[in-house]
Amino acid sequence: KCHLESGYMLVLDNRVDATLNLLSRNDVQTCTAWKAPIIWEGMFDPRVYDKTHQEEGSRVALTVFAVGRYLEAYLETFLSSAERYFMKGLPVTYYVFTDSPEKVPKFNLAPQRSMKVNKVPKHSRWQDISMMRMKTISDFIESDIRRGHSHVFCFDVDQVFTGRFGSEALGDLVALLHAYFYRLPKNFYTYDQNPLSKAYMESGDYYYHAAIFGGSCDSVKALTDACYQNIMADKENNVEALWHDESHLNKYFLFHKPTRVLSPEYCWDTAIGYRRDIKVSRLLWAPKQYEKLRT
Ligand code: 2GW
Ligand code: MN
Repeated sequence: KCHLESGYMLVLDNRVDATLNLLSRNDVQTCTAWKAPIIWEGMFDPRVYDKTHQEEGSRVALTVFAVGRYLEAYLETFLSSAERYFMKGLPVTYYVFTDSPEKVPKFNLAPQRSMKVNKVPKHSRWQDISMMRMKTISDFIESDIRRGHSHVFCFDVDQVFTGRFGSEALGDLVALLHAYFYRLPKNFYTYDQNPLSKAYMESGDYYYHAAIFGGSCDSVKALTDACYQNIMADKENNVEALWHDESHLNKYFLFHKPTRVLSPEYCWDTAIGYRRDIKVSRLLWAPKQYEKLRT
């Protein structure tokens, strides 16, 4: 049996048990070695999760960065699709971080949903745009998000919601299995290989994707603080982790095991092709436009 994280979740677990005959998957791993659930379609009753979180008064902050050309390329699709599919039925605040707040498209948001646009500097190196998100997220959890939200979820902007991404994804510390690695042997995982980097690791449990991580405000604050400190320590030592913030995130999850793991159904790339175990796509990678956006 997987452990679900808090008292009320145990109640939930019993209610899920009642319907377990219908709700299970035997073609995929649904539980980590440390007994955290790995969430796959067919394992849960969405109504039970939604009801429990509504009763608990869960309130979710979503952070997303759209700096430079990423704003016009991705933000509108990301946000309008989030309105259709992200945490429906729960209060949601979008925290949009950009260097050009005036260019953020105007939205009519559904009731109980709001948006806060904040200005951030445009770092000249894209690696820094990506890595420095850790610092901004940490600062905003402390100054704003913590008041009024139980959970925070941090997203890349270059993706689009295509199906329910709901309260079953909420937990104390939530990580995502990277779509390209979930079925590969561990020697393919692209952890940082340089012993001089704080992100260096020889082996781990999974290869997690930094495009989505989340959890309680306290847990995400601790995560972003730790990653930011390690990123800055690397800068002092003139090294940079192989996959930037993603390498630091993987190192963090080695020592702070996620309490809930999302299957690649929560962040799929259609370029991978058909996979029988991917029963639903909830979020898809937007087509990469590297030539246009990275030059
Ligand atoms: C990033 C790379 C090259 C050129 C521009 C940018 C860029 C990123 C930008 O110009 N403006 C911007 O707002 N960003 C933000 O950083 C945006 O939110 C984007 O989704 C995020 C990460 O960059 P992305 O999506 O181009 O990188 P991926 O999809 O290869 O991301 C993985 O690896 C990254 C580290 O290299 C991060 O860990 C990311 O979380 C991973 O998904
Ligand atoms: Mn991305």
